[in-house]
Amino acid sequence: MHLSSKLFALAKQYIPGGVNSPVRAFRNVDGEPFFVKRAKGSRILDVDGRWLIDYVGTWGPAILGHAPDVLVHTVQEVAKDGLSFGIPNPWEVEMARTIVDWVPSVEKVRMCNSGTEATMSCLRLARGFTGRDRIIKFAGCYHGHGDSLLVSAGSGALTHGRPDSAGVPAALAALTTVLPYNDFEAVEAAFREIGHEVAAVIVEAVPANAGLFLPKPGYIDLLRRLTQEYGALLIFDEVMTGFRLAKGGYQEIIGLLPDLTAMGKVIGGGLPVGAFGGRADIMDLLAPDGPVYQAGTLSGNPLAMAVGLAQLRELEKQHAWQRLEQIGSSFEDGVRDILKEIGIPLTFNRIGSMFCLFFTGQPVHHLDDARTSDTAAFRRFFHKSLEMGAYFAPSPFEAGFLSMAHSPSDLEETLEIMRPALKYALEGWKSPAAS
Ligand code: KE4
Repeated sequence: MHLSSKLFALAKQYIPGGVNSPVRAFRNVDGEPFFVKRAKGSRILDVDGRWLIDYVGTWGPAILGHAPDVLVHTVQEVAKDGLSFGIPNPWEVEMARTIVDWVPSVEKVRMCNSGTEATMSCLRLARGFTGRDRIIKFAGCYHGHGDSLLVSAGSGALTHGRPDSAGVPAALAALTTVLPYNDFEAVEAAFREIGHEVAAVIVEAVPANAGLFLPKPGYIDLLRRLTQEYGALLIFDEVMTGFRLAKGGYQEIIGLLPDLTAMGKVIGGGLPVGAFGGRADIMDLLAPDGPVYQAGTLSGNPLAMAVGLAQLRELEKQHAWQRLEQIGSSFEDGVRDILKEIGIPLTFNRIGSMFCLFFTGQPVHHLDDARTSDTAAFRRFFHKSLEMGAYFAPSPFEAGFLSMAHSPSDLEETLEIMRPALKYALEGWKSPAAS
């Protein structure tokens, strides 16, 4: 029996589902997770000695690849001076200054410890600032497991077919209006009906938790116009896209300023970090100055700040965002060549270093499109790729991540794996009929 299987059996005795986060359970690929011994660069080593090229990158933080020397060295050096103080430290000031400097809409920022805390705190701030209770989110978008946001959520919630979690009070869920993404009429109608009761619209800057799909031209501008018109706030969830798609996140690319932004992942360099920031007049409502309470024992932890800063500085030094676009574009070309060769026009969505190969022939602009994917074919592709040495996200409803450590030879090796894996997965395949 593989050591991974032994560990999983043991884990299940002590940890619900054997995992500390549901998406890791491989439920949506009818499999069992492998356990990682170490990770370096573009590759991970499982406890049974198998090296894999990694396209999950711990769901986004490993943008430089795993355990880059500069980050490992930073941890070693900074740890000597202490692991946590619960007292302000210079690192958190430097991190805040950097985020304010890099992210166009952020005038003030507060650190926390996860993307969930970041989005949850944005909602509480928006409700405190506007005095309103309703929020609008979009089907398939995932913003962490805060109660108000576990309604028609994506990622693991979608993967496990529980977009609406048990345990969320109906009275609270009723304050969350879920709209189809990229549907201009739906959001205009919603604002005509409840616009003056809406505290905020929260949206993934580029939705990547139901696979990956891009905002249609003008859609984000519409959200910006409607929120301004009705006195609601616009919250960008850039936990995944922030510092990855551009130095200033997706908001830098589209040149549009949300009122608040949730951040995470890349700014922790792999250590637990979240952050939320935006207009100073809103952020100043936070305790201890203002009436909106928010706190965290480990917020601004010196190790996490130092490592996150080292990652940001390295990205800047390497002009990472241009390079990541080149890597992404080269990978996309390779995938499209294979799809052409095997004569099956699957939909491949990509922006920068984030991508998703959907097992459907129709374009994917929102959750309903994504749901036409043939999950059985995806499962066959996932396991065949894994068997041959490439690890993709264990769900058709997740995005893939490239890093600065993915070399041309890594991509070549991966495409040599994908070709037979796709042929195997798609033997006699017909694209599911459009819904
Ligand atoms: P965390 O609380 O997991 O740090 O962040 C929540 C979150 C918020 N916003 C966006 C856009 C996110 O993608 C996430 C978390 N991403 C998932 C991957 N799709 C984390 C993986 C997991 O749940 O284990």
